Amino acid sequence: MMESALTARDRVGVQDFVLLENHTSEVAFIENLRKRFKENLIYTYIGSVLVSMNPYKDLEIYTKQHMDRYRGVNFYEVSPHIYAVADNAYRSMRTERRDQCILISGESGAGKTEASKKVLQYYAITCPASEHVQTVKDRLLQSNPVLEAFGNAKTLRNDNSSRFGKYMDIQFDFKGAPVGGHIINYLLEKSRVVHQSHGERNFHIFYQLIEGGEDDLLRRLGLEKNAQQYQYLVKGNCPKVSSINDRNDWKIVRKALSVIGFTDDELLNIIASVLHLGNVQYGGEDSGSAYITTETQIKYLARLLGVDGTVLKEALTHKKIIAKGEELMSPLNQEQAASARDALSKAIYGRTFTWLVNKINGSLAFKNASVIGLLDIYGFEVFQNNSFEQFCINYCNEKLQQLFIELTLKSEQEEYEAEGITWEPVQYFNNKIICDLVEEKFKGIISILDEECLRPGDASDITFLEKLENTVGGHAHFLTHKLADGKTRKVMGREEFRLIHYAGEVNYNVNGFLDKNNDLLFRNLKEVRAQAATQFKNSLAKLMEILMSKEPSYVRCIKPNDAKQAGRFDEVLIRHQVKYLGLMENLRVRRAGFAYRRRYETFLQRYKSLCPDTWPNWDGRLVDGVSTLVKHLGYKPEEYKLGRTKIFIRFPKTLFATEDALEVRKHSLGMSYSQKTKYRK
Ligand code: AOV
Ligand code: MG
Repeated sequence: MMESALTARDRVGVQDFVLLENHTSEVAFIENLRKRFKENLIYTYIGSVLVSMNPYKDLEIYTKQHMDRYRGVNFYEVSPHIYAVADNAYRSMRTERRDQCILISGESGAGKTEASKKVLQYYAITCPASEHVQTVKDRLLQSNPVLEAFGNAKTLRNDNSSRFGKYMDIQFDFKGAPVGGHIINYLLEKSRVVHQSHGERNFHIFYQLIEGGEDDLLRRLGLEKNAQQYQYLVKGNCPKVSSINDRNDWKIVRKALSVIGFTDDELLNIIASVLHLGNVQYGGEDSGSAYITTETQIKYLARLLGVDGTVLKEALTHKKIIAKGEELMSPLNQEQAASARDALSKAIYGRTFTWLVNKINGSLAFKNASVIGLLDIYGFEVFQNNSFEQFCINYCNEKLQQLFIELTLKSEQEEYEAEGITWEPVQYFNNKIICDLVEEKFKGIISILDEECLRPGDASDITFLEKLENTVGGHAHFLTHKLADGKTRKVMGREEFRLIHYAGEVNYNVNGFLDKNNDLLFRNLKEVRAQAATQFKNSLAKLMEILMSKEPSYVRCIKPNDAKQAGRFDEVLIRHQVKYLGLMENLRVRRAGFAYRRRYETFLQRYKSLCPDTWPNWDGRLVDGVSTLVKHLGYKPEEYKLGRTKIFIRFPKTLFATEDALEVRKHSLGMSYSQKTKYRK
């Protein structure tokens, strides 16, 4: 019996990293991940943190039966699962009446969005329902395909990459039924509307409409059934993706739109307009002024947007200036006109997206109730060429990591304090230094960028870079091609700066930073508006506040390989993620004092049969029962501590021995072996 238990552990590893014999060894950590990954056991805990490996294949672990298995069951009684995290948060919300949040992090393609969908499905299916609730559940679920169609795209890292950040509150009434929801969206990557890097696509919705749109709809919108016809869809030279069925997805999105309450085609008019705008071409007069050469596009645009064709043409070839107190239309040259056109497309799309989110929020009938928040942002990303968007995305990840550090360490410390147990602080890398570098008032990168955007005269991306060099040049996490001795660093371009993020080094090309921060359309208003990176910074600060006010659960997603393939365990890539996600530190903190903790009633319930004084029942105080039990089991005083409500066990081997004793006892009582293997997995 004992032998087969060991074999099982050899084969599938441990379900909680705190049970690893050698917890400081990264090799042992990776080996445990590998063993489990091979057996399709993609979930493992570090205490209460869930580590999730992307399997890149559909596993039969998300059925209704699986959901039922996790309902109302303690974390450690069943194998690790995203449903356990969802259920645990739900139960804490119900019993402790405390708002919860589930924070999902990991790099691009690691499985964050999939995990958030599983959580939502779990609540939609397992929570109590009534007729009204069913509508809310449907809308909550259907908001996903809609937002993904408009906000996700194929990138080199992920075929369904979220190009916006999403925080969703799910609201529950006193019976625990979901009664509403609210979504906050963060910084949509608008530049994708007009440009995509090689091998990437525009947002899914464009291809879905073109591939799946019914003939009469396309006719009305003036669109052809061929993505190649549209300038905005060919930049990445990647119209089709094998993992995506645009035609099918169109049907799903169409249905989802109607569940949420979009009945008219206003939205589609706008999507079609963006495609037409992209096909607007210019010629140049001798004077240099641009004129439009594509009348058909103007005709469709005028109709779809409900504006006058002549006015539209003027708007696409001129800009408004104020001279001597008078408003004048000054002609643009071809290049300027093309960028004005692109700016308009981005603005239209961006506003449509915000409008869409507002409309979904309206349909989710916000109620003031208990809340579980779900955070699914875009993951840390590094491309060959990284721009303003990557800068914002990676900064966002930096903030989330900071929150993770603060909250896990803080809550650990608090638990020891609450239980009256002393502990020694653990050394860890605090990425606050990088957050400060980006966001500090007056001398952080965002402040410097804003300052440069507001400066009249010759401000440019390059002057911004120079200012960075002068201000933060000496920072340990910042580099440019200039070396301190005046020489140049050859591996870096002259238009780049490098940030040493917690997750790795990224070179950012400053090209376009000013424009993107400044949003062309609002140039005239720039004096009174906060610039875009600053707005983003403020909205992130608000998000951090929301999250801090709730009790967090963590899901840390790992991407097994860059080829998006099932069964491939790329050790170098995985080791890197384990490192930057701070999983070893997380484990160290968890193990610093005591590897394992259990509430007295749970501990007693599980092991009471091992001691004649506690079996079949213990009548006295729980703590005395546990004390009697562990003394009988031969625990040495240094191996455990009794807190106010929990027993803390220092080494996993102590618990293993107790588990083995339980197995022998069960066997002698003729009970099945299955309970134990279940526990071990
Ligand atoms: P992300 O949200 O973390 O990336 P996704 O959740 O979109 O990543 O996952 C990427 C792809 O991996 C999915 O489209 C699935 O094909 C696959 N996948 C992920 N999790 C699972 C799972 N549990 N089971 C099966 N397949 C899975 V980004 O949005 O790019 O940061 O911005
Ligand atoms: Mg995603």
